[in-house]
Amino acid sequence: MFWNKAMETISAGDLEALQLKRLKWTLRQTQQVSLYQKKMKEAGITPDDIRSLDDLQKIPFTTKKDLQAGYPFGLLAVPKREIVRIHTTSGTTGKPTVVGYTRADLGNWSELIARNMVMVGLTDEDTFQNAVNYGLFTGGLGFHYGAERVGMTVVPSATGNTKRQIEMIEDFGVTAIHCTPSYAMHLAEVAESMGAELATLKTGIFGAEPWSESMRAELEKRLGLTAYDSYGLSEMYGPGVAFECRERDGLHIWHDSYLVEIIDPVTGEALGPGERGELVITPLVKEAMPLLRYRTGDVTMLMEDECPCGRGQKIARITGRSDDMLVIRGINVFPSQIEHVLLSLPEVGEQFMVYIDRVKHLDEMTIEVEMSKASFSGELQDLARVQRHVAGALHSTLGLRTTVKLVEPGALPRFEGKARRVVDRRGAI
Ligand code: DLL
Repeated sequence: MFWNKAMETISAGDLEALQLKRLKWTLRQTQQVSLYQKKMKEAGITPDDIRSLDDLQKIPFTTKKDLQAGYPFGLLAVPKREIVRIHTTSGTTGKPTVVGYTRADLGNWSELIARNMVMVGLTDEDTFQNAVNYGLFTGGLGFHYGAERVGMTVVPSATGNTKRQIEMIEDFGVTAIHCTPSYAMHLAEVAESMGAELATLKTGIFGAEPWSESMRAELEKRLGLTAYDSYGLSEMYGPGVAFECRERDGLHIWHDSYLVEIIDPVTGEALGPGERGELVITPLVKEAMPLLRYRTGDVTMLMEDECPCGRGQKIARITGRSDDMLVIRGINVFPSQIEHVLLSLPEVGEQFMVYIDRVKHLDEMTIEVEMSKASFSGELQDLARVQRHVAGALHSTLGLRTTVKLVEPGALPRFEGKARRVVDRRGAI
Protein backbone atom coordinates (compact mmCIF):
# COMPACT_ATOMS: atom_id res chain seq x y z
CA MET A 1 0.00 0.00 0.00
CA PHE A 2 1.17 3.50 -0.82
CA TRP A 3 0.32 6.92 0.56
CA ASN A 4 2.04 8.83 -2.24
CA LYS A 5 2.88 6.26 -4.90
CA ALA A 6 4.20 8.80 -7.42
CA MET A 7 6.82 10.07 -4.98
CA GLU A 8 7.59 6.76 -3.28
CA THR A 9 8.33 4.99 -6.58
CA ILE A 10 9.61 7.92 -8.66
CA SER A 11 11.99 6.91 -11.50
CA ALA A 12 15.74 7.41 -11.05
CA GLY A 13 15.89 10.17 -13.69
CA ASP A 14 12.96 12.15 -12.31
CA LEU A 15 14.32 11.72 -8.78
CA GLU A 16 17.70 13.13 -9.71
CA ALA A 17 16.13 16.19 -11.34
CA LEU A 18 13.86 16.74 -8.32
CA GLN A 19 16.70 16.31 -5.82
CA LEU A 20 18.89 18.80 -7.68
CA LYS A 21 16.08 21.36 -7.91
CA ARG A 22 15.39 20.98 -4.20
CA LEU A 23 19.08 21.07 -3.27
CA LYS A 24 19.41 24.41 -5.07
CA TRP A 25 16.35 25.71 -3.24
CA THR A 26 17.84 24.52 0.08
CA LEU A 27 21.12 26.27 -0.69
CA ARG A 28 19.30 29.55 -1.30
CA GLN A 29 17.37 29.02 1.92
CA THR A 30 20.58 28.46 3.91
CA GLN A 31 21.97 31.78 2.72
CA GLN A 32 19.60 33.46 5.20
CA VAL A 33 21.71 31.94 8.01
CA SER A 34 25.08 33.46 8.93
CA LEU A 35 26.62 30.06 9.80
CA TYR A 36 26.17 28.82 6.22
CA GLN A 37 27.15 32.12 4.61
CA LYS A 38 30.40 31.86 6.55
CA LYS A 39 30.99 28.18 5.80
CA MET A 40 30.41 28.62 2.08
CA LYS A 41 32.65 31.68 1.98
CA GLU A 42 35.42 29.80 3.76
CA ALA A 43 35.09 26.93 1.29
CA GLY A 44 35.28 29.46 -1.56
CA ILE A 45 31.94 28.48 -3.10
CA THR A 46 28.59 30.12 -3.77
CA PRO A 47 25.22 28.39 -4.26
CA ASP A 48 25.68 28.86 -8.04
CA ASP A 49 28.69 26.51 -7.96
CA ILE A 50 26.40 23.60 -7.15
CA ARG A 51 25.24 22.44 -10.58
CA SER A 52 24.91 18.69 -10.09
CA LEU A 53 24.29 16.32 -7.19
CA ASP A 54 27.99 15.37 -7.27
CA ASP A 55 28.84 18.98 -6.43
CA LEU A 56 27.37 18.31 -2.98
CA GLN A 57 30.87 17.08 -2.05
CA LYS A 58 32.14 20.66 -2.30
CA ILE A 59 29.90 21.83 0.53
CA PRO A 60 31.33 21.73 4.07
CA PHE A 61 29.73 19.48 6.71
CA THR A 62 27.51 20.85 9.47
CA THR A 63 27.98 19.35 12.95
CA LYS A 64 26.03 19.16 16.18
CA LYS A 65 28.55 21.64 17.65
CA ASP A 66 27.62 24.18 14.94
CA LEU A 67 23.98 23.85 15.91
CA GLN A 68 24.73 24.11 19.63
CA ALA A 69 26.68 27.30 18.99
CA GLY A 70 23.58 28.79 17.35
CA TYR A 71 21.38 28.16 20.41
CA PRO A 72 18.53 29.05 20.55
CA PHE A 73 17.37 30.62 17.25
CA GLY A 74 20.59 31.25 15.31
CA LEU A 75 19.92 28.55 12.70
CA LEU A 76 16.52 29.75 11.58
CA ALA A 77 16.19 30.87 7.98
CA VAL A 78 12.77 32.51 8.26
CA PRO A 79 11.45 35.41 10.37
CA LYS A 80 10.21 34.39 13.80
CA ARG A 81 6.58 35.11 12.89
CA GLU A 82 6.67 32.27 10.35
CA ILE A 83 7.69 29.75 13.01
CA VAL A 84 4.57 27.97 14.23
CA ARG A 85 6.20 25.44 16.55
CA ILE A 86 9.51 24.51 18.13
CA HIS A 87 10.88 21.20 19.36
CA THR A 88 14.30 20.43 20.82
CA THR A 89 16.70 17.53 20.74
CA SER A 90 16.97 15.49 23.91
CA GLY A 91 20.31 17.19 24.66
CA THR A 92 22.12 14.47 26.57
CA THR A 93 25.40 16.23 25.84
CA GLY A 94 25.51 20.01 26.22
CA LYS A 95 22.81 22.42 25.10
CA PRO A 96 19.89 21.04 23.13
CA THR A 97 19.26 22.11 19.55
CA VAL A 98 16.11 24.12 18.98
CA VAL A 99 14.29 23.12 15.81
CA GLY A 100 11.78 25.53 14.29
CA TYR A 101 8.92 24.57 11.96
CA THR A 102 6.94 26.68 9.51
CA ARG A 103 3.42 25.63 8.61
CA ALA A 104 4.80 24.06 5.42
CA ASP A 105 7.36 22.11 7.46
CA LEU A 106 4.62 20.63 9.64
CA GLY A 107 2.74 19.63 6.48
CA ASN A 108 5.84 17.97 4.97
CA TRP A 109 6.52 16.14 8.21
CA SER A 110 2.99 14.73 8.54
CA GLU A 111 3.17 13.59 4.91
CA LEU A 112 6.31 11.54 5.64
CA ILE A 113 4.83 9.95 8.76
CA ALA A 114 1.66 9.13 6.83
CA ARG A 115 3.75 7.40 4.14
CA ASN A 116 5.46 5.29 6.77
CA MET A 117 2.28 4.16 8.42
CA VAL A 118 0.49 3.30 5.19
CA MET A 119 3.61 1.47 3.96
CA VAL A 120 3.23 -1.06 6.79
CA GLY A 121 -0.45 -1.55 6.09
CA LEU A 122 -2.12 0.86 8.52
CA THR A 123 -5.34 2.57 7.40
CA ASP A 124 -8.16 4.76 8.73
CA GLU A 125 -9.60 1.56 10.23
CA ASP A 126 -6.75 1.38 12.76
CA THR A 127 -6.69 2.58 16.36
CA PHE A 128 -3.26 3.93 17.15
CA GLN A 129 -1.81 4.36 20.65
CA ASN A 130 1.02 6.88 20.71
CA ALA A 131 2.92 5.89 23.86
CA VAL A 132 5.78 8.40 23.66
CA ASN A 133 6.45 11.72 25.35
CA TYR A 134 4.25 14.53 23.97
CA GLY A 135 6.45 17.48 24.93
CA LEU A 136 9.46 18.90 23.17
CA PHE A 137 10.40 15.36 22.04
CA THR A 138 9.46 15.04 18.37
CA GLY A 139 8.11 11.48 18.62
CA GLY A 140 4.80 12.50 20.21
CA LEU A 141 3.36 15.30 18.09
CA GLY A 142 5.18 14.05 14.98
CA PHE A 143 3.40 10.69 14.92
CA HIS A 144 0.19 12.19 16.25
CA TYR A 145 -0.36 14.46 13.25
CA GLY A 146 0.83 11.85 10.74
CA ALA A 147 -1.62 9.28 12.11
CA GLU A 148 -4.46 11.81 12.08
CA ARG A 149 -3.65 12.63 8.50
CA VAL A 150 -4.13 8.96 7.58
CA GLY A 151 -7.41 9.12 9.46
CA MET A 152 -6.57 6.67 12.23
CA THR A 153 -8.24 6.87 15.61
CA VAL A 154 -5.41 8.28 17.71
CA VAL A 155 -5.07 7.51 21.41
CA PRO A 156 -2.55 10.12 22.68
CA SER A 157 -1.63 8.09 25.76
CA ALA A 158 1.91 9.52 26.08
CA THR A 159 4.20 7.61 28.50
CA GLY A 160 3.83 6.43 32.06
CA ASN A 161 1.09 4.72 34.05
CA THR A 162 1.84 1.48 32.28
CA LYS A 163 -1.08 -0.51 33.72
CA ARG A 164 -3.48 2.12 32.41
CA GLN A 165 -1.75 1.93 29.02
CA ILE A 166 -2.44 -1.82 28.93
CA GLU A 167 -6.09 -1.25 29.87
CA MET A 168 -6.40 1.33 27.09
CA ILE A 169 -5.06 -1.14 24.54
CA GLU A 170 -7.66 -3.68 25.62
CA ASP A 171 -10.62 -1.30 26.17
CA PHE A 172 -10.17 0.72 22.97
CA GLY A 173 -9.19 -2.24 20.78
CA VAL A 174 -5.85 -0.67 19.89
CA THR A 175 -4.37 -2.24 16.73
CA ALA A 176 -1.09 -0.30 16.45
CA ILE A 177 1.27 1.12 19.04
CA HIS A 178 4.23 3.48 18.86
CA CYS A 179 6.91 3.73 21.57
CA THR A 180 10.60 3.19 22.21
CA PRO A 181 11.68 -0.47 22.11
CA SER A 182 12.69 -0.24 25.78
CA TYR A 183 9.24 0.95 26.77
CA ALA A 184 7.67 -1.76 24.60
CA MET A 185 9.62 -4.34 26.59
CA HIS A 186 8.30 -2.85 29.82
CA LEU A 187 4.75 -2.87 28.44
CA ALA A 188 5.20 -6.57 27.66
CA GLU A 189 6.35 -7.29 31.22
CA VAL A 190 3.45 -5.40 32.77
CA ALA A 191 0.91 -6.96 30.39
CA GLU A 192 2.20 -10.42 31.34
CA SER A 193 1.96 -9.63 35.07
CA MET A 194 -1.65 -8.49 34.53
CA GLY A 195 -2.50 -11.52 32.40
CA ALA A 196 -3.55 -9.17 29.57
CA GLU A 197 -3.63 -10.75 26.13
CA LEU A 198 -3.57 -7.60 23.98
CA ALA A 199 -5.46 -9.58 21.35
CA THR A 200 -6.22 -6.64 19.04
CA LEU A 201 -2.63 -5.40 18.78
CA LYS A 202 -1.05 -6.23 15.42
CA THR A 203 1.51 -3.55 14.58
CA GLY A 204 4.34 -2.08 16.64
CA ILE A 205 6.33 0.96 15.52
CA PHE A 206 9.51 1.24 17.53
CA GLY A 207 12.35 3.72 17.29
CA ALA A 208 14.24 6.67 18.76
CA GLU A 209 17.05 4.40 20.01
CA PRO A 210 19.08 1.48 18.68
CA TRP A 211 17.60 -2.00 19.06
CA SER A 212 18.56 -5.38 17.72
CA GLU A 213 16.98 -8.16 15.66
CA SER A 214 16.77 -10.33 18.77
CA MET A 215 14.88 -7.54 20.55
CA ARG A 216 12.49 -7.48 17.60
CA ALA A 217 11.89 -11.24 17.89
CA GLU A 218 11.32 -10.91 21.64
CA LEU A 219 8.86 -8.01 21.30
CA GLU A 220 6.95 -9.74 18.51
CA LYS A 221 6.59 -12.90 20.58
CA ARG A 222 5.62 -11.20 23.81
CA LEU A 223 3.32 -8.51 22.42
CA GLY A 224 1.91 -10.62 19.57
CA LEU A 225 2.56 -8.05 16.85
CA THR A 226 4.75 -7.29 13.86
CA ALA A 227 7.46 -4.80 14.81
CA TYR A 228 8.83 -2.11 12.48
CA ASP A 229 11.89 0.08 12.93
CA SER A 230 11.42 3.84 12.66
CA TYR A 231 14.35 6.24 12.40
CA GLY A 232 14.56 9.98 12.63
CA LEU A 233 16.16 12.88 14.45
CA SER A 234 14.86 16.23 15.61
CA GLU A 235 17.20 18.14 13.31
CA MET A 236 15.39 16.51 10.33
CA TYR A 237 11.89 17.26 11.74
CA GLY A 238 11.94 14.14 13.97
CA PRO A 239 10.69 10.61 13.21
CA GLY A 240 9.78 9.90 9.60
CA VAL A 241 13.23 10.13 8.00
CA ALA A 242 13.56 6.40 7.31
CA PHE A 243 11.25 3.49 8.00
CA GLU A 244 10.97 -0.23 7.32
CA CYS A 245 8.50 -1.52 4.77
CA ARG A 246 6.83 -4.92 5.11
CA GLU A 247 10.01 -6.66 3.94
CA ARG A 248 11.66 -5.51 7.20
CA ASP A 249 15.07 -5.63 5.61
CA GLY A 250 16.45 -2.09 5.82
CA LEU A 251 14.76 1.29 6.14
CA HIS A 252 13.60 3.37 3.17
CA ILE A 253 14.98 6.85 3.49
CA TRP A 254 12.58 9.31 1.89
CA HIS A 255 14.56 10.20 -1.19
CA ASP A 256 12.54 13.25 -2.23
CA SER A 257 13.12 14.91 1.17
CA TYR A 258 16.58 13.76 2.28
CA LEU A 259 19.87 13.32 0.40
CA VAL A 260 22.06 10.71 2.07
CA GLU A 261 25.75 10.01 2.20
CA ILE A 262 27.81 7.63 4.31
CA ILE A 263 31.25 8.80 5.36
CA ASP A 264 34.20 7.50 7.29
CA PRO A 265 33.70 9.28 10.63
CA VAL A 266 37.43 9.87 11.03
CA THR A 267 38.55 10.98 7.57
CA GLY A 268 35.20 12.34 6.28
CA GLU A 269 35.66 10.38 3.05
CA ALA A 270 32.66 9.00 1.16
CA LEU A 271 31.93 5.27 1.64
CA GLY A 272 30.09 3.09 -0.86
CA PRO A 273 27.07 0.80 -0.47
CA GLY A 274 27.74 -2.02 2.00
CA GLU A 275 30.35 -0.02 3.91
CA ARG A 276 29.36 0.98 7.41
CA GLY A 277 30.03 4.56 8.49
CA GLU A 278 28.42 7.78 9.65
CA LEU A 279 25.16 8.90 8.08
CA VAL A 280 25.22 12.43 6.64
CA ILE A 281 21.92 13.99 5.60
CA THR A 282 21.03 17.07 3.58
CA PRO A 283 17.31 17.76 3.95
CA LEU A 284 15.70 18.98 0.73
CA VAL A 285 12.41 20.53 1.83
CA LYS A 286 13.12 22.08 5.22
CA GLU A 287 12.06 25.70 5.29
CA ALA A 288 12.59 27.02 8.84
CA MET A 289 15.82 25.17 9.60
CA PRO A 290 17.58 24.03 6.44
CA LEU A 291 20.81 22.08 6.90
CA LEU A 292 23.74 21.20 4.68
CA ARG A 293 25.48 17.83 4.93
CA TYR A 294 24.55 17.31 8.56
CA ARG A 295 26.69 14.74 10.37
CA THR A 296 24.14 12.72 12.30
CA GLY A 297 26.67 10.67 14.30
CA ASP A 298 24.54 7.60 13.51
CA VAL A 299 26.26 4.50 12.19
CA THR A 300 24.70 2.61 9.28
CA MET A 301 25.31 1.76 5.61
CA LEU A 302 23.59 2.18 2.26
CA MET A 303 22.00 -1.05 1.05
CA GLU A 304 22.68 -2.21 -2.47
CA ASP A 305 19.74 -4.33 -3.47
CA GLU A 306 16.50 -3.00 -4.84
CA CYS A 307 13.57 -3.61 -2.55
CA PRO A 308 10.76 -5.83 -3.85
CA CYS A 309 8.26 -3.21 -2.59
CA GLY A 310 9.33 -0.83 -5.35
CA ARG A 311 10.41 2.08 -3.17
CA GLY A 312 13.85 3.67 -3.29
CA GLN A 313 17.10 3.81 -1.34
CA LYS A 314 17.40 1.87 1.91
CA ILE A 315 19.77 2.18 4.84
CA ALA A 316 20.57 -0.65 7.26
CA ARG A 317 19.36 -0.48 10.87
CA ILE A 318 21.34 1.96 12.94
CA THR A 319 23.85 0.06 15.09
CA GLY A 320 24.65 2.99 17.35
CA ARG A 321 26.16 6.41 17.30
CA SER A 322 29.73 6.98 16.21
CA ASP A 323 30.12 9.09 19.35
CA ASP A 324 28.45 6.63 21.78
CA MET A 325 30.46 3.80 20.40
CA LEU A 326 32.35 2.48 23.38
CA VAL A 327 36.03 1.95 22.94
CA ILE A 328 37.11 -0.57 25.52
CA ARG A 329 40.79 -1.42 25.52
CA GLY A 330 40.85 -0.37 21.88
CA ILE A 331 37.89 -2.50 20.85
CA ASN A 332 34.77 -0.81 19.47
CA VAL A 333 31.62 -1.97 21.20
CA PHE A 334 28.02 -0.95 20.55
CA PRO A 335 25.48 -1.48 23.31
CA SER A 336 23.19 -3.09 20.70
CA GLN A 337 25.72 -5.96 20.35
CA ILE A 338 25.49 -6.60 24.10
CA GLU A 339 21.71 -6.57 23.90
CA HIS A 340 21.81 -9.03 21.01
CA VAL A 341 23.97 -11.51 22.97
CA LEU A 342 21.92 -11.26 26.17
CA LEU A 343 18.65 -11.79 24.35
CA SER A 344 19.97 -14.99 22.82
CA LEU A 345 20.58 -16.52 26.28
CA PRO A 346 17.54 -18.05 28.01
CA GLU A 347 19.16 -17.84 31.47
CA VAL A 348 19.01 -14.05 31.53
CA GLY A 349 16.32 -11.43 30.94
CA GLU A 350 16.43 -8.47 28.60
CA GLN A 351 17.21 -5.76 31.13
CA PHE A 352 20.86 -4.82 31.53
CA MET A 353 23.18 -1.99 32.51
CA VAL A 354 26.76 -1.44 31.38
CA TYR A 355 29.35 0.24 33.62
CA ILE A 356 32.79 1.20 32.37
CA ASP A 357 35.62 1.99 34.74
CA ARG A 358 39.32 2.52 34.46
CA VAL A 359 41.17 0.28 36.88
CA LYS A 360 44.95 0.65 36.98
CA HIS A 361 44.92 2.32 33.53
CA LEU A 362 42.86 -0.48 32.03
CA ASP A 363 39.24 -0.23 30.89
CA GLU A 364 36.95 -2.63 32.68
CA MET A 365 33.43 -3.32 31.50
CA THR A 366 30.87 -4.64 33.96
CA ILE A 367 27.51 -5.84 32.74
CA GLU A 368 24.67 -6.19 35.18
CA VAL A 369 21.89 -8.35 33.85
CA GLU A 370 18.70 -9.69 35.32
CA MET A 371 18.24 -13.46 35.57
CA SER A 372 15.25 -14.63 33.52
CA LYS A 373 12.18 -15.49 35.58
CA ALA A 374 12.48 -19.12 34.49
CA SER A 375 16.02 -19.55 35.75
CA PHE A 376 15.42 -17.56 38.92
CA SER A 377 13.61 -19.50 41.59
CA GLY A 378 13.85 -17.52 44.78
CA GLU A 379 17.64 -17.62 44.84
CA LEU A 380 20.21 -17.29 42.14
CA GLN A 381 20.99 -20.92 41.51
CA ASP A 382 24.17 -22.19 40.05
CA LEU A 383 25.24 -18.62 39.75
CA ALA A 384 28.81 -19.29 38.79
CA ARG A 385 27.87 -21.48 35.84
CA VAL A 386 25.39 -18.96 34.41
CA GLN A 387 27.84 -16.14 34.95
CA ARG A 388 30.57 -18.01 33.07
CA HIS A 389 28.20 -18.85 30.27
CA VAL A 390 27.08 -15.22 29.81
CA ALA A 391 30.63 -13.87 29.99
CA GLY A 392 31.74 -16.52 27.45
CA ALA A 393 28.98 -15.59 25.00
CA LEU A 394 29.81 -11.88 25.33
CA HIS A 395 33.49 -12.64 24.84
CA SER A 396 32.94 -14.50 21.61
CA THR A 397 30.82 -11.70 20.09
CA LEU A 398 32.61 -8.63 21.41
CA GLY A 399 36.11 -10.06 21.50
CA LEU A 400 36.39 -8.66 25.01
CA ARG A 401 36.51 -9.97 28.55
CA THR A 402 33.77 -8.52 30.75
CA THR A 403 32.63 -8.91 34.35
CA VAL A 404 29.08 -10.18 34.52
CA LYS A 405 26.88 -9.56 37.57
CA LEU A 406 23.58 -11.37 37.80
CA VAL A 407 20.72 -9.64 39.59
CA GLU A 408 17.14 -10.59 40.45
CA PRO A 409 14.36 -10.08 37.89
CA GLY A 410 12.93 -6.57 38.31
CA ALA A 411 16.05 -5.17 40.03
CA LEU A 412 17.27 -2.92 37.19
CA PRO A 413 15.67 0.37 36.08
CA ARG A 414 12.96 0.46 33.37
CA PHE A 415 12.80 3.34 30.87
CA GLU A 416 9.69 5.06 29.53
CA GLY A 417 11.49 6.91 26.76
CA LYS A 418 14.98 6.32 25.46
CA ALA A 419 16.93 3.86 27.60
CA ARG A 420 20.18 5.00 29.25
CA ARG A 421 21.93 1.71 29.84
CA VAL A 422 25.57 2.78 29.65
CA VAL A 423 27.35 4.50 32.52
CA ASP A 424 30.87 5.45 31.51
CA ARG A 425 32.78 6.30 34.69
CA ARG A 426 36.21 6.55 33.12
CA GLY A 427 36.20 10.36 33.05
CA ALA A 428 35.01 10.70 36.65
CA ILE A 429 37.50 11.02 39.49
O1 DLL B 1 14.46 10.24 18.56
C1 DLL B 1 13.10 11.06 16.75
C2 DLL B 1 12.31 9.82 16.78
C3 DLL B 1 11.18 9.72 17.55
C4 DLL B 1 12.67 8.74 15.97
C5 DLL B 1 10.41 8.58 17.54
C6 DLL B 1 11.92 7.58 15.93
C7 DLL B 1 10.80 7.49 16.72
P1 DLL B 1 16.03 12.77 18.76
O2 DLL B 1 15.50 12.81 20.14
O3 DLL B 1 16.57 14.02 18.18
O4 DLL B 1 14.89 12.34 17.77
O5 DLL B 1 17.14 11.64 18.68
C8 DLL B 1 17.70 11.29 17.45
O6 DLL B 1 18.05 9.01 18.17
O7 DLL B 1 20.30 10.56 15.89
C9 DLL B 1 19.71 8.31 16.68
O8 DLL B 1 20.95 8.34 17.36
C10 DLL B 1 18.63 7.83 17.63
N1 DLL B 1 17.61 7.06 16.89
C11 DLL B 1 16.43 7.50 16.44
N2 DLL B 1 15.76 6.49 15.84
C12 DLL B 1 16.55 5.40 15.89
C13 DLL B 1 16.44 4.04 15.44
C14 DLL B 1 14.20 11.15 17.79
N3 DLL B 1 15.35 3.57 14.84
C15 DLL B 1 18.69 10.17 17.62
N4 DLL B 1 17.49 3.22 15.64
C16 DLL B 1 19.26 9.71 16.33
C17 DLL B 1 18.61 3.67 16.26
C18 DLL B 1 17.74 5.78 16.55
N5 DLL B 1 18.77 4.91 16.73
